[in-house]
Amino acid sequence: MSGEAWLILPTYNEAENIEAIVRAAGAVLADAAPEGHRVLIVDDGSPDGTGEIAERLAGEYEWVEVLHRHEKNGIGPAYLAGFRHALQHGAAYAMEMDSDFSHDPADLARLLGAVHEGADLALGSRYVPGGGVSDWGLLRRFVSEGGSTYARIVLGLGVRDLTGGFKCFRRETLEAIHFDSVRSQGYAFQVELTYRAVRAGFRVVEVPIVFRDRQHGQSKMSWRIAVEAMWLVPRLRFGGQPPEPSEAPPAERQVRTLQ
Ligand SMILES: Nc1nc2c(ncn2[C@@H]2O[C@H](COP(=O)(O)OP(=O)(O)O)[C@@H](O)[C@H]2O)c(=O)[nH]1
Ligand SMILES: [Mg+2]
Repeated sequence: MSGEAWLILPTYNEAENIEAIVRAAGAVLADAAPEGHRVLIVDDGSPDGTGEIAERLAGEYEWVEVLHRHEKNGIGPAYLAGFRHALQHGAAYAMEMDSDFSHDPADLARLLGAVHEGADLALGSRYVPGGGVSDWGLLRRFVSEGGSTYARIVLGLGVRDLTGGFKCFRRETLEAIHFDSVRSQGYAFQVELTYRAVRAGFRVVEVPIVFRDRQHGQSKMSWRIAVEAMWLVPRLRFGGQPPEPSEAPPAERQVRTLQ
């Protein structure tokens, strides 16, 4: 359990958020990652100038770097490029977080802590005791929690929050699940990474988090992405997609919740 912790921040039109989120995450990781940290911004050619701000931050902080991609290609491919780069450069831990303050950067310390205590993958979870969403209406709550429940039942998993995107992987976990072959997007991308980790026998721990709506900028998620996730879930389970290294253990033994 030693080595550098990398935070990957996917951005598309986050000019209003990127500077503050990088500074906030850097402050948390300076304490929480005693062996060093890096923040990797993966920007898909944002027309609002996010990439230029990211470059300025990389000039200012030695621990910031930027991957520029030419066109908007979705959050899945952005994370895959980020994971690849982080592992090539020696990351011991790789973390995912939205760049819009929906995830509280302070919680990075708890995710990293869970992995330091033995988890192979720590998930920020809205649907375990102590977790939640702060400003969603009833419909949005129902759709999100219903989506996680649907995926949990179809996939036979014990994980309560399958669609969240606030995670910390141990390097060995990412390598073993062959992340490079994940093709799904959006929510389905998050479901697939977690599904593969559970199937491979890794210890997945849910850490309660409170998710809040972004204050600045616009969401890029769409109904198309939610519908993709609905289709992909049964394909993951029954379509024989790789890798299927072992039978999943019973749901109650897969997951532990940290309070
Ligand atoms: N690089 C990249 N980042 C993206 C893309 N789509 C969304 N993001 C980022 O992914 C994170 C989550 O997206 P968001 O639109 O807030 O989704 P929501 O929270 O589900 O509404 C944010 O940091 C976005 O800037 C994309 O196509 N490319
Ligand atoms: Mg968001």
